[in-house]
Amino acid sequence: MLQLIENAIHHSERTAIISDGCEYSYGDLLLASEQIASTLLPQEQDLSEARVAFMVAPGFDYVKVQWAIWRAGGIAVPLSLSNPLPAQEYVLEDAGCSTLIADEQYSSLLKPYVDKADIRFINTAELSSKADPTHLPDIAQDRRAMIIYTSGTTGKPKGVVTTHQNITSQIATLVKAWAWSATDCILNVLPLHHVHGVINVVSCALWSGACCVFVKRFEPTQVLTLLTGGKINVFMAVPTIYYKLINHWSGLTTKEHKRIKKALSQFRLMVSGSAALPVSVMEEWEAISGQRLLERYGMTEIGMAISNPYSGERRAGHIGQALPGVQIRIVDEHGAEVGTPNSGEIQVKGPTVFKEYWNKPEATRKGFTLDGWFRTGDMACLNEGSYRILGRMSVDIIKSGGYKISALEIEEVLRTHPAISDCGVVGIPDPEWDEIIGASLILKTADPIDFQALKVWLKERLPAYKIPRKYMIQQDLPRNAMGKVTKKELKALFTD
Ligand code: MLC
Ligand code: AMP
Repeated sequence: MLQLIENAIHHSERTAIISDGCEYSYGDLLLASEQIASTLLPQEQDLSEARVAFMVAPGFDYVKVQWAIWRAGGIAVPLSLSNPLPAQEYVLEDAGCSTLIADEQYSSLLKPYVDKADIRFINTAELSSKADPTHLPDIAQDRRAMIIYTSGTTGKPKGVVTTHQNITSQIATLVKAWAWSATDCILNVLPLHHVHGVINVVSCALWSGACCVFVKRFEPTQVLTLLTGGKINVFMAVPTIYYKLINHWSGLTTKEHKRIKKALSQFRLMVSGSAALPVSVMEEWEAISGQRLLERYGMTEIGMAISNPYSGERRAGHIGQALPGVQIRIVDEHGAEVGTPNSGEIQVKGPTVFKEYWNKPEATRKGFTLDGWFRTGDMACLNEGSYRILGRMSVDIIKSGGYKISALEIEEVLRTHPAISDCGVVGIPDPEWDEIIGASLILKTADPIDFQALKVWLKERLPAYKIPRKYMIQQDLPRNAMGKVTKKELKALFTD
């Protein structure tokens, strides 16, 4: 049986989840996921790795559906809640999903796809208390469990496949390193189609018998109220969220500041990750909350790999040391391992590393060295025993608000606009978002482009966080002697 389920049986009386104003015990979660697993298994004994996509808002419903898919032997494919239809269709088709579970609020968005596709559609509301529990299959640890879509350096997003063993290892290493226990209570403000929310927050909490409190989306006033309410003692977020909380705090009174500091200084742990934590944000947050953020480094393909210590010095501007069970090496452009203080690519090996990119054997092969190290594409060096991130190898990978975004994917969409003949997309450094997206456009005619209309047009094709915030109109893109666009030059034009 899955370790997560076994642990939950042990904690069945404890509160697992607080969402939508209700408290749910581990027993409730076990029963609900068992019933839904039975609904998913009307004839079959085992879903045998069938892909089940779900578009369910964060909360008890999300977790019961995720656990049900696992318990029925399926592969869980969590969908982004902010993707427009073309982006959802891409995932549903690419993963070959046979079932789609969605909240009522998303059914009108998904309807055009459901009407034309050969897919079983289930409304989340119809799942409650349906079906008598049946015998559920035993799930071997090496079976595929989840596909999370991530952007890469080539066009469309890729599905990252993790097995139950990978997920177990990703959770177990964090539970140990960050001293999780059943008495913890964490607030989740993150989207649940990425590892930061799915693994680090929700799965680590539920593995440990702890309580996870959900909000539907990040909103600073509500989040500060919950964090200072005395119940929650662990928090994890991307740097943009800490930046937004600091901004919100600065508009409050001195009396409020004192109350907030008193409450937040009681926390057991606060973590930052998914993007570089600016030293200024770390220091300001420490002054506000009395909490020195623990910065860690990870990736969809590997879970978390490097972390500052739970006990010990949390060095600003550094990501710390390899997590238990994770092997790390730094290699130069020739593939040779380098030592301190030289820099190179971070490569990772161990049971936390994903199995494959879904249906993309060539991309999987290219993602690893011949001796099985995963190439992260991130540059780092080891500085006095602590790793320090220096940047990404590809200028086409943008990080904004903690999301990884492919410049090429946005360029592909922009080139289909009737007024645009060519374009170049880059990430522009930004204190709030890490990077914001800049697009240089080459227009087909001399007529000016209506940027408001372009924004509306893009919103039908891309989620809000992938929409460029800055534009430049050029006659041609900067190019080198070979005619290749020089993105570094383009980036500099935006920053200047
Ligand atoms: C949104 N907006 C942006 C933006 N995203 N503007 C610039 N850049 C962006 N990236 C704009 C919107 O268009 C809107 O403006 C306004 O901001 C509010 O939008 P919103 O959607 O309400 O934003 P908000 O909810 O405030 O989102 C901010 C956020 C969110 C930080 C909460 O980006 C988020 O949840 N990020 C976390 C992503 C995550 O979990 N990553 C982990 C990946 S796993 P307008 O003008 O349109 O109204 C990973 C591995 C690891 O990385 O190591 O963890
Ligand atoms: P994703 O593919 O969305 O999982 O994003 C993974 C990427 O986020 C990594 O490859 C890094 O580039 C970046 N990242 C994660 N944590 C950190 C961190 N602490 N500092 C800098 N970059 C980070």
